[in-house]
Amino acid sequence: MEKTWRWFGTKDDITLDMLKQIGVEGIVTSLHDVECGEIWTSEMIDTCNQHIISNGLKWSVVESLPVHDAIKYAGKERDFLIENYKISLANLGKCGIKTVCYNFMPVIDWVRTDLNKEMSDGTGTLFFNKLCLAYFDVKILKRKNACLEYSDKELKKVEYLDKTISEEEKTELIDSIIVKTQKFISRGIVGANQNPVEAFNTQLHYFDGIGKEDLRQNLKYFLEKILPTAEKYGIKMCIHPDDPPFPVFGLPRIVCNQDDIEWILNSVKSSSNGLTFCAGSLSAGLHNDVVEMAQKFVSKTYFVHLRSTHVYENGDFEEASHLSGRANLIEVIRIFEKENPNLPMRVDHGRLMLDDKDKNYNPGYSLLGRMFALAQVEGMMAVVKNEITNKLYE
Ligand code: DNO
Repeated sequence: MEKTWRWFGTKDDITLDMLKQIGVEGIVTSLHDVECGEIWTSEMIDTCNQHIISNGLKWSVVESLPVHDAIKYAGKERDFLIENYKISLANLGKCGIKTVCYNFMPVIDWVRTDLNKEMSDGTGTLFFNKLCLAYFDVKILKRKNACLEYSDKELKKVEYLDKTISEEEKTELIDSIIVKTQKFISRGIVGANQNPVEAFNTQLHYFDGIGKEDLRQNLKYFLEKILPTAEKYGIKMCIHPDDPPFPVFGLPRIVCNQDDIEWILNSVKSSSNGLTFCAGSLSAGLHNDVVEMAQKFVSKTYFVHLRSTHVYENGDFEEASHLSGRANLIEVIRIFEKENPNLPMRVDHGRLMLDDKDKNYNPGYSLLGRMFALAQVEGMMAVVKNEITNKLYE
């Protein structure tokens, strides 16, 4: 696999020449300053591409070309937005950038409740705590009928937490769930001077009455329109699994398990209709067997995210070391190296450690934690490649 790295553009404190020193071969990035729904012009793409090339690297993957929510809820402006999307795709194709990651999660991309859970070794990790999520939903958002989605036991715990939580902790929770984790992804949910909770509630209402089947049909509609353009330019579209792989805040999610992915890949038959195999996102659902899924979707995977999670019995989860946890990355790497060896791969969500603690990097995207993970992944890849070369499988 090609060793790539998510880089957040020229404003990223982690620069391209730093990345070359740690063995990165390809760049994964987006035009982070362009508003979601607007056209990516050839000039903008070319400027970013030339910057990467002049640093001796290549732009391997776009992550993401974001899909506007109005396409997801089938708003009246969706056809206009889809046309814009097609123009952006064509412009990327003309500039030679041919792998595009996107997601179809309504309103909120990845969800975590704590961005720096302290581990016993002193590192910090991303954490998803179901109780904190329920608390946020029921007591902070005060979402109508939210109570129906939690058990009596969970609601009792929410009431108890309500008596003990401080105002500071509440602000931190809001910041973690809807501000910090979202703000570097297509410029976030919350605009300048907006109250985060109000902004989030407004966005949620666009999806009132939209269930799983509706969202699937809206994805199919989108794919039917954009895939011919992708095919024409040889672009591989790779949908990113939902993170976490289950519904949140009453919103439907449609990329959570094997059936969902099969449904999407079969909904529109096209060589451009593919998957981002995010081992970490999939591993956070106890219903998913990540290795089995890697085997199943290896030929339709066009981009790989390597990370792993540790899932507690009650469903809480945290990022595990890349060498442990539910994702079984050794086996996943073995499958991809054997059967689809040239895919771009990036490590995801490293631990917060050492000098990075005060650096203010995007959550999950520190330098040293990811560098450490990349070294672990490189080691696994080297062993697997050795097995393949020496035919240790036969
Ligand atoms: C978070 C990421 C996601 C991912 C997008 C892809 O760390 O895995 O933000 O990039 O969902 O569209």
